[in-house]
Amino acid sequence: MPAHYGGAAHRIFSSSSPVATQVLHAAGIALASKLRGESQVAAVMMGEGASNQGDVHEALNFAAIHRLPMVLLVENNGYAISVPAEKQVAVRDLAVRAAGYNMPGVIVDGTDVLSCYLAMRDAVARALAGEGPTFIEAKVTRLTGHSSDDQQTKYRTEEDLAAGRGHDPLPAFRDELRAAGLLDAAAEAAITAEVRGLVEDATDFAEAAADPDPATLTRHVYAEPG
Ligand SMILES: Cc1ncc(C[n+]2csc(CCOP(=O)(O)OP(=O)(O)O)c2C)c(N)n1
Ligand SMILES: [Mg+2]
Repeated sequence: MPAHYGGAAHRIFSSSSPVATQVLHAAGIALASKLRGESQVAAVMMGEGASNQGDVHEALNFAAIHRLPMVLLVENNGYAISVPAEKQVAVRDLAVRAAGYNMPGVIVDGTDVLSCYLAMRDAVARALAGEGPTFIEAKVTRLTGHSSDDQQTKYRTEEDLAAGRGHDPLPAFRDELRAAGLLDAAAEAAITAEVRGLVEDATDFAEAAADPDPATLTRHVYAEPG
């Protein structure tokens, strides 16, 4: 599936398809890190819809009890596919749930790059200091449908969609950098060209890659036959 990449070199685990299972994985990774005495933090992300899965409660409870070096970032975009937040959760701010685990619940404007950086920086410092996990809720807007199969105009009003437009963090951050005199047109063009090159190279690499051998289909799924 398109978003299910990982990268061992960058210590990025492959995303999980069943939503919220990754929070349990993160708690396990954070526990391993703590037991090994490594100075590492497990950062895990999910949506507000995923937050209602039982896995999240188990992971947060465990991480809080053992003061694990973990940061949970919930991207609250107000929708789980077509289900609006008010039909998923009885609270407006998911961060209030952190109190039930005796951990900080931080709300941040997820469309503001520097606010997100500061919230994550503080949470990582806390985790590294042995003070345990942090729950960050980033309020974001969903600019497009859930996927290319999804037509969000079928269940979102024009008013709702219009309110979200103009909250794309990338152009906003670009404008912030320009205003601060940190980005000029030449630097922006160079970054754009570099990123486009990286994406094109990765696309060429993927398209040229051989299909997986069907004989490997069940590898790492079932015990290998003796
Ligand atoms: C356990 C489980 N149930 C249902 C699904 C189907 N599903 C895929 S994405 C999704 C909505 C997720 O919403 P949210 O957590 O708010 O994330 P967003 O897509 O908004 O980032 C659902 C229900 C799934 N992948 N896993
Ligand atoms: Mg969502």
